[in-house]
Amino acid sequence: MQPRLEINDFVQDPVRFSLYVQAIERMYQADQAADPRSHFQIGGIHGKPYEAWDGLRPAVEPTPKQWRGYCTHGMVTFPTWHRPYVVLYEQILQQHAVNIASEYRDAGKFTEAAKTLRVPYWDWASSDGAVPPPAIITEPLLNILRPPDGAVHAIANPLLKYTFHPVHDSFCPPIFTSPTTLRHPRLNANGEYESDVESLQQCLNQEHEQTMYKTYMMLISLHTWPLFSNHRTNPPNAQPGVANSLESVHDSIHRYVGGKGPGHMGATSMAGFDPIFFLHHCNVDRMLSLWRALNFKVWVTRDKAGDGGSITIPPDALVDANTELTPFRVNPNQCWASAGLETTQQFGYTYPEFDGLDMNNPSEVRDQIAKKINELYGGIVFGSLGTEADPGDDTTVIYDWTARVRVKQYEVGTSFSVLIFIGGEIPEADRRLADTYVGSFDTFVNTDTSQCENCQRQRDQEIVVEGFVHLNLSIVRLRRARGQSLPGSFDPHIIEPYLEGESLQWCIEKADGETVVLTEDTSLEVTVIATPLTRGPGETLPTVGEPKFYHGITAHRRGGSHGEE
Ligand SMILES: [Cu+2]
Repeated sequence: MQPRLEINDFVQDPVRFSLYVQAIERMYQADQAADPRSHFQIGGIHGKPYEAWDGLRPAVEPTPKQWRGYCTHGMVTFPTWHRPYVVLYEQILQQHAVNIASEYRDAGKFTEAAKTLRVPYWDWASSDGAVPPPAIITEPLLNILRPPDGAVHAIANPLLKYTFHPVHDSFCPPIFTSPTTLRHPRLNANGEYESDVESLQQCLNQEHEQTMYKTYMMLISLHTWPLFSNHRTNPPNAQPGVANSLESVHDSIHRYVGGKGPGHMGATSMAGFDPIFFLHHCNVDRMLSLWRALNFKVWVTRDKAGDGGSITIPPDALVDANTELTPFRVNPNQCWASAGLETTQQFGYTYPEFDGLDMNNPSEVRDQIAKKINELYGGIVFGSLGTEADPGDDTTVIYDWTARVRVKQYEVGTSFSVLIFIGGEIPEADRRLADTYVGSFDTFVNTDTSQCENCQRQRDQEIVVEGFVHLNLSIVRLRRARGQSLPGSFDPHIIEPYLEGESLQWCIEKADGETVVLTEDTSLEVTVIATPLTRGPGETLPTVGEPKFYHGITAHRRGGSHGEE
C-alpha cells in the first residue's frame, strides 16, 4: 500500500517530483474540448463549464433551481464525493508518469517511482506552518529531471496556475475571464489581474493557528455524520455541534487561497481549475480517513440534498450512502456510491499516519490514530493553556470558548466571511491583520450571479450554514499583552465576565472585500458557547462534554444571539 505524502516531503524526492510536474504538464497540454482526461475537463467536473463529463448526462433534465456542477456541497456526500474525484485525478497523473518514465534513457528508477506515484497532500493544519513549499506557490521556474538524459532543466512552474486554452465562453468577467487561474487577484499596472503571492502567504500565516485549532476540534469532538460531513446547520432538536464540519474547515481554505475577488479557488464553479485544488482536497480526504479511524462504525447517513443539489441530484431528493457519486464510474454502467468508499485500500493508497497499522483491527487503529492526531494537532488546544500535551497523573479540564456562527448561505448572494474580533474596535481595512482579529467563518459558494446569465439559478434562500471560531488563543494573547494572569482552565466564572468586558464583535465581509451593513432582519446569529474538554490520567484524547450557551454575551445586538434554545 502506497502512502500519499505531505507536499513538503514529496518535493524532496527529485525523481518523484519530476514525474509529478511533467504529468501535470501533460494534463494541461491535452485538448480542453475533446479530452475528458485533460486538466480542463477534470477540473471542470466540479463546476463550470457545466458540461456532461465523458458522456455522462443527467437522466432527468435539471430544474432551474438545480446546481449545474457535479460536486455535492452542503450535503452528506460532501466528503465521499471528493474521494473518487481525487482518485480519478491521481490515476490520470500516474498513467502519464508511467509513460514519461519510459522516455528516460535510464528508465529504471523513474519507472519504479511512477508505479508508486500518488498525489501529495497539503496539510494546512500542520504545526510546521500552513504555507505550502515555494514550488507550489512562488517559484516561477522549477528544476526537474527531464528525459531522455535525466539532466536538470528549468521549466515554467505548472503548479502556480493553469493557463486556459482558450478561456471558456461561460466564464464570468472580470476575474474569471483572465487567461490563467489566480490566487489573491489584484490589478497590475497594465490593468490585468495577477496573483498576489505575498498576500496569499500572509493570509495563510495569519489563519494558521485558528485552522489548526479548528482541525483538532473537528477531529476529536464530532462523532456523528451529519455534524462531521457538511456545513449545514442541524435541525433544532438534533445534537448541537461544537466544532466546524470537515466541509466548513475546507471552505475556509478555499477562501484563504482564493483571496479577495475571489480568485478561482474561492468560487465553487471555478475552484477545480487551480492545481492547488487537488493538494487541498487530498488533505480533506486524509482528514476523512483520520476521522473515520476514530469513528469506525459511522458512515454516510440519509438527508435531503438541499440547496441546489447537483446536476444529477434534484434539491428535494434524499441522499444517502447509496446515492451515485456521478460522474465517477466504478464500472461502465455504474458510478461509485459512498457505501464502498469507507476505506482507501481498493485504490492503492493510504496516508503516512496509517503506516504499519493492521487495518483489520479497527480499535487498535483508532487508538494509534488518536495518538497521532494528538501529536500532530493537539498542542494548539492544550498548549494554549501552557499545560503539557500529556496530563500525567492528573485529570485536566479546560473549556473551549467558541463563537458559533449561523447565517443564511445566500445572505449576500456571493461567498462571504463572518469575522470575529475581541478586545477592541473593528478596523476599517485589512481586518484580518488586526490585533483584535480572532478568526473567520467563511462561506464558499458561487460568485455573484447578478450580472452573469450563465450563473443564474434560483437559490434556496432558507439554507442556514454553521461554523465555529475558537476564542481561547485570542483570550491568552490578549491577556498576555495586557500583563494579565493567564486564565488557567478557562473557567466560566472568569471568562464569561471577561468576554462581556472585552466586547466580542463581528462583521460580514463579502468576497470582494466590501463590508455588509447588518440590517435588523439579518439572518446572522453569533452565539458564545463553552465546551468542557476533560482528560483523565493515561487518556489520549479528551472527552468532549455538553456545550453551555452564553447567550447574554452577544444578545440584543445585530447579528447576536436570539436567546435560549
Ligand atoms: Cu473543495
